[in-house]
Amino acid sequence: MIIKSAKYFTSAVKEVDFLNNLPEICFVGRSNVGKSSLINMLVGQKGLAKSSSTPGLTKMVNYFLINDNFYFVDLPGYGYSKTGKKHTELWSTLLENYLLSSQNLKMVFMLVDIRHKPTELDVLMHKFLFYHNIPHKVIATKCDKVAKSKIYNFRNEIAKYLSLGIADVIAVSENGAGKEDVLHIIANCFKNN
Ligand SMILES: Nc1nc2c(ncn2[C@@H]2O[C@H](COP(=O)(O)OP(=O)(O)OP(=O)(O)O)[C@@H](O)[C@H]2O)c(=O)[nH]1
Ligand SMILES: [Mg+2]
Repeated sequence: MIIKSAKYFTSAVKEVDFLNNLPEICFVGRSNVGKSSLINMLVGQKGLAKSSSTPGLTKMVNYFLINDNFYFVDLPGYGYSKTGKKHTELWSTLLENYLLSSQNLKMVFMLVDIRHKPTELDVLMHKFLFYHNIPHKVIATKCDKVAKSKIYNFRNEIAKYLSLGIADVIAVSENGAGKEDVLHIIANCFKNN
C-alpha cells in the first residue's frame, strides 16, 4: 500500500454527519496515546491530524481522504476527564455511535502505549470490538521510548494481557517504525473484499 495523497475531508460532531460513501480505517485509544500522530506518520504529513501533548485534543470524528479512495478516521480519545469535571462516561457517545453505526468500517486500529499495560478501559474497548464483531488490530505506540531490545517483551506483555498472540500487536513510533506493517494490514483489508 502506497499513500499517494492524503487530505482533510470533514469532521462530524453527531451521528447524522457520519459519512458512508467510502471504506474507513479508524484509530481508537485513550487520550494522548498517539492516534493523530500515527495518522500523520502513515501519510507522511506532520500537521495533517492535529496532535498535542494536551490530552483530549481530538473531540470530533475527523475524516481524512486517502488516495481518493478511502478514509482514515481520527477519533476522540477515551479515559480523560478535565480537572473538576466528574468523568462518568466510559468513552464518548460520539465514539461509540461511530463504532456501532459505520457501515464501511474495514479496520479499527486500537492503540495502547507500549510502556504501559493496557488500562481497564483498553481491555473494555478490546472486548467491545470483539463482542460487536468489528475487525480490529492492536498497535503499541511510542516504541522509540523503550530500548529496541525490549520491544519484543513489551509487545508480548500487551498481547498476553489482551489474550492475543504477539503477532497481533504491532509496535510503531511517530518517527516511522512499524509503518510498513500497518500499511500491509490496510492493504489486506482491501484484498479480502
Ligand atoms: N516519543 C513519542 N511521542 C509520541 C509518539 N506518538 C505521539 N507522541 C506524542 O504524544 C502526544 C499525544 O499525541 P497525539 O497524536 O496528539 O495523541 P492522540 O491519541 O491523538 O490524543 P487525543 O487526540 O487527545 O485523544 C504528542 O505530544 C505526541 O508528540 C511516538 O511515537 N513517540
Ligand atoms: Mg488526537
